[in-house]
Amino acid sequence: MRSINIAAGQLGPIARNETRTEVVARLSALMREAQSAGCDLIIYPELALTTFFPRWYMEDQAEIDCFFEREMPGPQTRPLFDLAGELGIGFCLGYAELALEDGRLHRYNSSILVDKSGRIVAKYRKVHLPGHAEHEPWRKFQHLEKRYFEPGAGFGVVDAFGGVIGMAICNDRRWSETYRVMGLQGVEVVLIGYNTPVHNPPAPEHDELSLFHNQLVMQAGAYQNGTWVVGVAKAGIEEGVDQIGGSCIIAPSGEVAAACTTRGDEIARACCDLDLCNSYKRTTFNFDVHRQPHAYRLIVERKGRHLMADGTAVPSA
Ligand code: ING
Repeated sequence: MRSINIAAGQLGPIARNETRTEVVARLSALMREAQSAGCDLIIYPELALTTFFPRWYMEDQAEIDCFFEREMPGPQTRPLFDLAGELGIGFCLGYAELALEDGRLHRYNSSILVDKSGRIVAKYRKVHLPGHAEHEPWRKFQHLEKRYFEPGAGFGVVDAFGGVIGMAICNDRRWSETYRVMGLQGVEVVLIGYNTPVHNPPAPEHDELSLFHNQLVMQAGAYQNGTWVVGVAKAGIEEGVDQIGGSCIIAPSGEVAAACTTRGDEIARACCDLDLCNSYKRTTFNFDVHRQPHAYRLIVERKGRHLMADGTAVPSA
């Protein structure tokens, strides 16, 4: 049986003034706990090295860049890589990436997958940046990911830990395309970290459903693509903002195999049988046999006009 023993490494709040060294000590404690529980891989939340800073409007780029990593590993994060190599456990880490590319600085909401030898085997940059780009004082707190980050280019998968692994970050998990694009690449485990406030200012009527929606989207993504999904929260009341917990490991059946029960630093673990993916990929969700891509660009006729399925005019052939 091909399997990966996975730990969801949930974090409680990270204070604004908490140092990288202090956070790395918390991540290391979870890594040790996961390794002693026999895990091969631990998944940490989105932006796991700092508080969720997009909740504040900032204009001074130097102040903003204090929350970013210029190198990975850097001096303060290398101890985590060294510990991973020492313990023989891999990890997935979300962080704010400051990258110099073709002579220009770029800023991404990123995550990396590190193997048991401490080597980075994949990097992903968040595609779906929620929130807004300008200061919106009407909100109890801001959500300025569109201001502080550029969107990533897409969703890839990598052969690692004996399976096909993909990554996504937070808001990505709400979009069915995230899972399907990786599903079409044969993904068997999707790793997702998140920081999700209970309160969503544009739609407060959804607040009471925040945990339900969190689990719903990951269960659907898992089942509809025959893949394991690991969702890991930065949870609790962080700098005054109440963030959901709900970290869980979901099987290709859509069932919750393991879940955290607190809103602090906690691991939940499961033995993820990768061959269980085939029970769905080779039957109900056999894309080659049952999917109908030709129909997905369906052109509908409405009021005597030919329109694309999304209601826009048909591009002239
Ligand atoms: N956070 C939230 C998320 O997608 C959000 C933002 C919450 C959007 C609720 C819509 C509804 O889980 C991040 N960091 O994407």
